[in-house]
Amino acid sequence: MVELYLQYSCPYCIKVMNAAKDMGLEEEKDYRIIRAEMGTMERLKVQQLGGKSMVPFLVDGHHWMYESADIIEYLKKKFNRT
Ligand SMILES: N[C@@H](CCC(=O)N[C@@H](CS)C(=O)NCC(=O)O)C(=O)O
Repeated sequence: MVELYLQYSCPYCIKVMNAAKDMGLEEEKDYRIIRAEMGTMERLKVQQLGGKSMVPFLVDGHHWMYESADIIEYLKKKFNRT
């Protein structure tokens, strides 16, 4: 399942969450949200995996990426949404 590391106060994260919903993706079926506020272990994991302490951050198996626009494009391709 795709993991989305997000911080709810982040507008780029909200953009990704809204896009996932608009695509009809289902939380806990298609993707899992992992809260990654600054100072949390989850945010540390983001930094350890990707090298930057930035959200939104997507992990799909061995793939990971930053950048909300890239994440939305990735979700569209993965789930065959136009
Ligand atoms: N261009 C990025 C911007 C992401 C961004 O600025 N995220 C902020 C939170 S809203 C962040 O994680 N800042 C911490 C940092 O850049 O170290 C995107 O579209 O995803």
